[in-house]
Amino acid sequence: TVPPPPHIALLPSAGMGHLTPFLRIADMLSSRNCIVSLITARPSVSAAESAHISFFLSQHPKVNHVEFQAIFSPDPTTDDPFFLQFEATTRSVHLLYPLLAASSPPVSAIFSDFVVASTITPVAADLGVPNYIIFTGSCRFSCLMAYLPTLLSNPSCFATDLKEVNVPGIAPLPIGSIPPSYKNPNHLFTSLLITNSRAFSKSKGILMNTFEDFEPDTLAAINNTFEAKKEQDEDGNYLSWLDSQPAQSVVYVSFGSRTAMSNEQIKELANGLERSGYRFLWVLKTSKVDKDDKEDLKVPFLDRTKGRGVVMKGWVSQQDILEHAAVGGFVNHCGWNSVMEAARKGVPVLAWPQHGDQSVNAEVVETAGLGIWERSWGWGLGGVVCGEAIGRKIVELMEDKKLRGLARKVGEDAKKATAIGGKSEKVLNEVLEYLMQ
Ligand code: BUP
Repeated sequence: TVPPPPHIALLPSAGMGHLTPFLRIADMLSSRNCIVSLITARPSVSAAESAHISFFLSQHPKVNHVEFQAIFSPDPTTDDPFFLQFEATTRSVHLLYPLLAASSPPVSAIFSDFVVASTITPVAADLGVPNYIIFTGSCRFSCLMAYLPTLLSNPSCFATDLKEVNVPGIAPLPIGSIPPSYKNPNHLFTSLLITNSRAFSKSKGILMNTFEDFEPDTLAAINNTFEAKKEQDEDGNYLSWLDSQPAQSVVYVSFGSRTAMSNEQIKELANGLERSGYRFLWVLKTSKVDKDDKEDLKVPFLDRTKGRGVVMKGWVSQQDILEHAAVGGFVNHCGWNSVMEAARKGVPVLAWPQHGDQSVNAEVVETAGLGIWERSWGWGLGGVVCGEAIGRKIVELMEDKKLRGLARKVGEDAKKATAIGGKSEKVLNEVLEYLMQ
């Protein structure tokens, strides 16, 4: 007799960069006839997240939706909306045990985000099911996360005169790629990372969105170390605008769902786009969370660049944009989802990391040949980068033929990894086979 399909409960955490890969994996599992439960906290942090969850569920009626009430701290120690949500999720995860224990058919495994892995581990243990971590960042960044507690137990690792940090098995990490707050074990976010990094060894496996040709050395190193068995658009007009632009003529500019640039930097970026002379599609965010968006868009250069550029406020379909033949380059913060999406389409990237894992990702982008990175710009949230420098770098992005060829090759390799019979499918099938034993 054929064993019944596994029932997998997916627990993403806050932020579109976390939700998006979970929805993709939910879709993959559901199309392989697995029973899928998508667990989400109520309320969600942004309007974009609520809209994506509702849209996904409407398109996937077989996916169960398990909602639990996030319990916010009465005494918050930060005002960062994402951190508040992580904290609230962590405080509420125990509510999941009765919900999941009552599931029929019973849950066979939990796939949880790294940021909530430590709190879900005991729930999975009580249910008697394995927990797999879905790491939504680069493989290189996962190595830093796994090693962070060890690094922090030896503060001289971060001595100011050191230029790089050694994480066993992977190429040294430049000290500048490590967010300054990670060097302080008492920082709220750092302590959350340390707690979760301990969950790596307790999980049954770690699933990552990457491919061998993109991070060859790091994947080889970790596979030797671990036995890791493994839309709605507000306004669709920008797509018709792209339809009328020549091939590879448009620079797409987006810094993800979490970065709001300073007004000063917005002005310089506008100046840089104008100076570059290239057509552009710019997704501009002026507040960290879309629910807080109040300001109207006031960018004076719009009149001067009329017809040559489109500035969008609100959610766009990034995948459709990157897929479009008119797009020739991507100015981006290097959130890992954006990196993987650009890689799959072979679109050259001008990396401009802003915070968190993004400098490590920018290195990966550069090493893999997908893009260029101007390190002297530092973390975007530091000083202001001038329009002249931005303009020059955009011209380089759009005109460097060698870069375009390398990026195209990255796209071909990515397609092989995700094709039927490719590595991604192989890994997922291995996990499903294990769960069906
Ligand atoms: Br903004 C925006 N449309 O307008 P990252 C983002 N996205 O489709 P982040 C849109 O959100 P973290 C928009 O394609 C990607 O899948 C984009 O994830 C999509 O960055 C996702 O690139 C954004 O990882 O998240 O949002 O900064 O900090 O969690 O990595």
